[in-house]
Amino acid sequence: MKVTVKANANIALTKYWGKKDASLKTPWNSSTSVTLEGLETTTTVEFDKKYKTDVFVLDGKNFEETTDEFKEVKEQLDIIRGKAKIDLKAKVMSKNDFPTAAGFASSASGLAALTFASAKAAGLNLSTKELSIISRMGSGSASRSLIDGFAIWHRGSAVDGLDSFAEQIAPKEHWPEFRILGCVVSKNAKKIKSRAGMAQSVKTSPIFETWYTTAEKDAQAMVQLIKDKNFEALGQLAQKNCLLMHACAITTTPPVIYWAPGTLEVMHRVLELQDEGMKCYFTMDGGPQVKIICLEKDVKAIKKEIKKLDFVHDIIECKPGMGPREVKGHLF
Ligand code: 2P0
Repeated sequence: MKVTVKANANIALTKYWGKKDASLKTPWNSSTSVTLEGLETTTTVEFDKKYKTDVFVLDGKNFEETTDEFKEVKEQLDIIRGKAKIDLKAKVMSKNDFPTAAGFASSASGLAALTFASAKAAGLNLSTKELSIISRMGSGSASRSLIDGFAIWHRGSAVDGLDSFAEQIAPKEHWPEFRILGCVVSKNAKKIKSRAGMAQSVKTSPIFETWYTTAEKDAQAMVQLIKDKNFEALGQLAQKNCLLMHACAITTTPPVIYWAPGTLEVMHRVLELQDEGMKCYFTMDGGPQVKIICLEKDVKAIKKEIKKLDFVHDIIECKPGMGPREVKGHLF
């Protein structure tokens, strides 16, 4: 009962920011994404009677039972144990190959890998839809990391949340030239977690209704732009949707401001490059890093310009990636 899985992060092209039902973890609006090759979590899960309690180790750090991280993992394991009708404790070991909790959606790849690995280790044979629903219960954006390539997470309307899951719009082979350049402008962990920030936005942002009604329309429009490979319209829509999400976050009480000086530096440079005719667009999530949406043919020229900026430590280039998969080589 030991399985190791790799899962990739995803970047939202139209965002999720706010839960309609906090216990079901269903969102106010649908969101769209591309799963990313190159931002990867590896997780080994073992259920065994030798474990007296659950154990969770992330990037070499053992999390105590009182931590939020441990509780999140335990909740996922409990869902899987309930479905598999087992009561064995588990050891979970995970590692990320990118900066944890700094805005590179480590919770998405982490929870997707955990769900996929623990379901397999418990002997369950679940569909992608079922795994997406269970991942959503762990972290909303994780529902989208179950999908190869481009995904839409339907907000759903059922009282049991069973129609709130991610589905493929197109596989990664649909658009292999699609690129995300993750610009690392700060290595500090963010002060406000997305979960807490969005809960406050739901309660206090005066533009919350505008945000989610617009975001729902944006998600539906994004599906067609992905299918049509309409790059320019996609980039413009992603950038506009990101700015509205951050407007909603910024107008929260207390304010949820994820942008660092380097965030604005990259945003301004991307806008200048657009004015010069370059097809590149920015998007940011719950952290300071800027993700530039572009096509392979322009990567070299864009990197050359962005590297010159004072606050940019690193640029991580990502292609559309695959969903979770079992691998050999356990972490323990
Ligand atoms: C997204 N983010 O759509 C948005 C954009 C951040 C900004 O999903 O509470 O870690 O675990 O459901 O999924 C980050 O929030 O939040 C997120 P929970 P999650 O990618």
